[in-house]
Amino acid sequence: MAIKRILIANRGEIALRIHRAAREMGIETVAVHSTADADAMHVRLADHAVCIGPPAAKDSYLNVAAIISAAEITGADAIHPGYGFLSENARFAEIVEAHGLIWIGPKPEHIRTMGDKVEAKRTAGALGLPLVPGSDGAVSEIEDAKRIAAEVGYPVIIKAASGGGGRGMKVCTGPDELETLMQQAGSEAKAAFGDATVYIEKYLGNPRHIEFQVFGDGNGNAIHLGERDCSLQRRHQKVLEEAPSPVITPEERARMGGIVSKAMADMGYRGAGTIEFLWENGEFYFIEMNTRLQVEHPVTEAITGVDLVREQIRIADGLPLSVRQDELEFRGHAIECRINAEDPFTFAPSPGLVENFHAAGGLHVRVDSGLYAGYRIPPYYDSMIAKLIVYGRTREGAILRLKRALEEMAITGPKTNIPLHQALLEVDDFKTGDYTIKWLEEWLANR
Ligand code: MV4
Repeated sequence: MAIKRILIANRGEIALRIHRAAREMGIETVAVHSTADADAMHVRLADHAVCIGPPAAKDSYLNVAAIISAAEITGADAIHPGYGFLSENARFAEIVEAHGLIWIGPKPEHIRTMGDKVEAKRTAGALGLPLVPGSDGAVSEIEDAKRIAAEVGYPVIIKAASGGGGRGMKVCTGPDELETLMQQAGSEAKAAFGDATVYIEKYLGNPRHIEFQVFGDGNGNAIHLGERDCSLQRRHQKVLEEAPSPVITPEERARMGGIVSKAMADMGYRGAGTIEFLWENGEFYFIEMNTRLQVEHPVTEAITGVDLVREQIRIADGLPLSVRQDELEFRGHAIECRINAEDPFTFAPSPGLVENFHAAGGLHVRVDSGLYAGYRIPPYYDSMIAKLIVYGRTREGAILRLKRALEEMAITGPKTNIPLHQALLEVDDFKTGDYTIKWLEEWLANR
């Protein structure tokens, strides 16, 4: 192992998660933090800590010069970006490498390709992944848009090439609205991302969001670690994720997993990746690829036994993949609840002093969180403060365990969405796994 000291360019539970993996590998850690995060758990646990700026992310967690300086000052030899912040910034990855540091992430060229949704789709199609029918690349002329929409059939969806995460999308039900919606999508994309490029897809009315976890070694070898079902979302924020998906058979997993791992092998992909699909009527349609570790990675860890952060670090160090596809087994069922400091009815953020904190425990229960009694949740960042992950031999067993664990969790002070998770677990559609990307918002609206 060449890596001796990893700088963790992130905060919160994921910074702690990365610290833990590094520690278990005998690697030292450097925490970088804003002034608002000086008392964070991962800062206390890290071997070294550097304050890199004021609370606003643009001045701290997105401050490239401050982060590179912190790496040089502390003698870090590698940087792990976690998720969000700079994790999918190809330029940052290049800068890290140009400073002689090891980037614990995909090749910058692949981050860049997948960041442009038009390029991502073209690449995915060339690699043999099934695509949502739509335009072959960007669309700028209304005549082209009309022809493509007529070909694939209405409704269609107009998406921003630089978008992702649902921003800048317009659903169009007929040719009369197409020109207006194209212009709106373009100008919103320009305002939000500095790029007005849009493309068109057939709109899928009621799909599930199913994503495959992949790893490549950068030298033409790749594996898949099965899928996660992330259909339960509110305003493009995932609320609860599970692995495996309730609707995917072992045969279908092996078939699609074979397709995605071959694609990653062929492109020479390096590190962890997630290939997102919409799934409707038994068919997969590629939409995007994320070139980072994801929040919901622990459900994959639970059903495969593979430490995904350890795997990322090993690959960055030039080691081969630690498991072969034929050694991987998908066993049992795992569910993750994202626990947010927010009002469970209005969803208003609820930061502030954590008076008491008790994490659930017991067999097959995992809590990833930097929370402790006396910790003050800062108001400047994402409201996710903990992840509760349970494992069971069956989905039913995991749900029973999750109910038990949610009952045990105690967070006093800020409001949390724990009551929302508890209510969700009592609903028949959840219990039977009968839900799509629209289900949660409809249930919330009628509750
Ligand atoms: C779609 C779609 C329906 N049809 N594309 C939203 C975020 C971005 N990753 C892609 N998204 C969607 N793309 C076609 N052709 C519906 C969505 C979508 C969605 C996707 C996954 C999870 C939740 C969602 C909520 C609303 C819309």
